[in-house]
This record gives sequence, structure tokens and C-alpha cells, in this order.
Amino acid sequence: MTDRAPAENHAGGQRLTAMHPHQAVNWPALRQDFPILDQQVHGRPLIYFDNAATSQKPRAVLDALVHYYERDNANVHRGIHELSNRATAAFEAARVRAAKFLNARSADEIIFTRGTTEGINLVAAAWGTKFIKRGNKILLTEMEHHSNIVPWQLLAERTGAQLAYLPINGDRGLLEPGRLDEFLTSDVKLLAMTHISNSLGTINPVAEYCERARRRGIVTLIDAAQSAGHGPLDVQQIGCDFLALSAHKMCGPTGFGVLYGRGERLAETPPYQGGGEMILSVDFQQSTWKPAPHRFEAGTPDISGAIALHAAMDYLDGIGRGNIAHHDQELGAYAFEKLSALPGIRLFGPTMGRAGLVSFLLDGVHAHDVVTVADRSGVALRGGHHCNQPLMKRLGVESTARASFYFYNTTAEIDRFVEVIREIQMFFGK
Ligand code: C6P
Repeated sequence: MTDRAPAENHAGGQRLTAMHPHQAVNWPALRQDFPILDQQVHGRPLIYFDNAATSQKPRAVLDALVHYYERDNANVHRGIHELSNRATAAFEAARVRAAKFLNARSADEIIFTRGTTEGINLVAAAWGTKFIKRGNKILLTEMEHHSNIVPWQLLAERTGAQLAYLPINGDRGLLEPGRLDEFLTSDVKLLAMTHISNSLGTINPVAEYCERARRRGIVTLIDAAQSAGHGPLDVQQIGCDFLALSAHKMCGPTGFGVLYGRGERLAETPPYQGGGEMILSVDFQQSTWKPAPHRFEAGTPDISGAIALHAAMDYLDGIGRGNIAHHDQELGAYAFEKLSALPGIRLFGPTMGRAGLVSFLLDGVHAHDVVTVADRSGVALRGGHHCNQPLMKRLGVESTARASFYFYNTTAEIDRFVEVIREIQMFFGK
């Protein structure tokens, strides 16, 4: 994460960037780039606070999709005709753009995937199967999304490896860097951790964790599902071996994502899936593979997904990712403070230095009821375990209600949301 090293604050949380924006941004004007936001839901203006599940898409991204299908649609890397050449050029330009977005050393370190989940599965299935052996340990944290747990469980079942978890310190949901050495034992071969928790809003000091793991020869993977598009993201500064993200959480399309892999790591990794596009030659009994990244992209890819992600990256950098981080985190802090003032509420995650989301429970009201009633007032929240069942267990709850923000949200929307929460408490007699 830049600008450059994340600063630690008093609550032990992290910031994605410096707290002062580089330039003034007209945030309300940006809302007009998102046609979906201008609508009523159940007769009330839509307040979209489910951005951690998926963000909305600006006109620039929608236009890029339409342009591609109206003008350039063809398969890539195959035909020697004009449309195929155009589609191939646009697809590969998106790879170069993604490398720049992440500050990768080369576009060859960028693999296109279906999203964070597929990126992590790719590493577990291809790199993991070759390098993880019986008796090895895979180190995760207690705040991981199922996408960064289940692929490792499947790998552990196949190989006889074991999983270990870095603990969080209760409802504040912070890791304890002071305890890391205790867990970085000689049998640990991989550290895989989330950058930002989708339930707690914790921003983990991933550069520090990767550096300490790397010093012991441990390979590192960062789940950037919740951080990509929410602030500067620099794989060289983080120092990770792998990093996975989803386009749909950063103004891009669903079903598309990026897996960054350090050059040396990809060179030693066998194919993930077999099929067209990833081979050099195929014979009846055996085949040879292309080098990375094409070795990992079997079959016709999501060409429009790459082109739309390119547009999303341009759009986000047009605003400035440092500015977005600052604004997001201000919204998160504002909501946390306003909700803290309510009676009968339990809030999760750091008190300071949090990402732009808040998870909470109201005394005596199920999270699903909170979300259902809020929806009647036009407020889109999420309730449930957020694909964090082990974390919920650790917190001693089954579910939470969650409001997650993006740069097009406003403090006026948060004020209305807090009013709605108070109305819900009164409705349930609290
Ligand atoms: N979290 C949420 O509402 P995919 O589904 O592959 O795009 O992303 C998976 C994923 C991985 N890691 C983290 C930290 C995530 O938050 C997510 C997706 C959504 O919180 C859906 S459960």
C-alpha cells in the first residue's frame, strides 16, 4: 500500500495512505457517473451501503463494455483478422494496465482470473500441490474469508499439511504483530492473509508481515479483495509473492479478477487448468506449456472483463487512489462514531484506522431483521456471516449487520442510515 509505508495509529490499526488528500475532489459530482444510484427503492432514495459485496459501476466502465461488443468483439490470440487483432490488443493492454496499477515489475506477472476466489484456488492447486508437503504448515489469520481458508483446507487434505491461524484480539479485530514470530515456525511454508477484513474493517500491516515471513523463506499471498480500488496498492512495496483481487469490488465487472504472481514464483508453478490458449504444442500423449501468464489462462478468456477492468482502473486513478482511501476511511470513522453513540449496539473492528465499513449487532435484534427493515427504507446493507464463519465463531456470534461504503457515498447518507437504525431499535422495543 502506498503512499508508501502505511502509518500505524494509536489504536494499532493501519491506514491505507496518508490521511491528507492530495487534491480536492468534488465527491458529490462523482455520483452522477453512477446511473444506478439515482433511483428509489421501496419509495425511498437508494442508499447503497453494500459495497464490500460489490461496488457499483461508473458510466465509463459500462461504455467500455458496450463499445467492445458493438465494435471489436472477436476471440483473442487466434484469428489474423482485424477484429481479433483489436480484441487481442485491448486484452493485452489491460494486462499492461493492471501491472501498472499494482506496480508489478512486468505484465507477465499478471494473470487474469474470475476473481479473488479463483486466484487463491489457482495458487493452492498449482503452486501448492507442487510445493506443500506432509508436515508443512499454511499460516492464515482468524479473520480470513472462506475464499482464503477452504482452498488451503482442500490442499491440506490432499497433501497432509496443516493449517494454523494468527489470532485476533477480540472484538477490536486486530492481529498482534508482537506474536508473529511465535507462529513463523520452520514448518510454515506459506503465509496467506487478507489485507482488509470484510467483516471487521481491519487494515492489516501486510508489508511488515510479508517482510518478516520472507526473511524466513516463507512464501506469501495477500487477499486484496477489499483493498484493491480502495487505496494505492503496490505489490513491490508489500513484498508479497502472490496477490489476488476481484474487479467487481473496484468499479469493474463481476466474474473477473487479477492474480499477481512474482516472476520467480510463476516460473516454478505448473499449469492450473488445461485447454486451449495455454499450450505451446499438444501431442497424443503429452503437451508443452506457454510461459506465464498464458500458461495459467486456459480457454477463451473474459475479454470484455479485461477491457472493463482497464476502464475501471483508469477511472479510479482519475480520482486518485490516495484520495479514495482518505474519503473511504473518513466515512468509516464517521459511521463508527455515530453508531457508537446509540444504546444497545455492539460494534466490531478497530476504533481507529479502520477501512470504510462497519459491522454491528443490535441487542435483541437479528442481523437479518436489521437488513430487511433497513431495505424498506431504501438502505442496502448486508447481514450474515459474510463468508467469515470461523471469525464469527471467534467473536462468539452467528452473524453481523454490515454497512460498507465507497467514494460515492456521503455523510448525509450515513446520517440517514443511523436514523434508520435508531428507528429499527425503537420498532423492536429497544
Ligand atoms: N466478500 C463480501 O460481501 P470474490 O467472490 O472471489 O469476488 O471475492 C471473495 C472474497 C475474498 N476475500 C475477501 C476479503 C472478500 O471480502 C471476498 C468477498 C464479499 O464481503 C462476498 S462474501
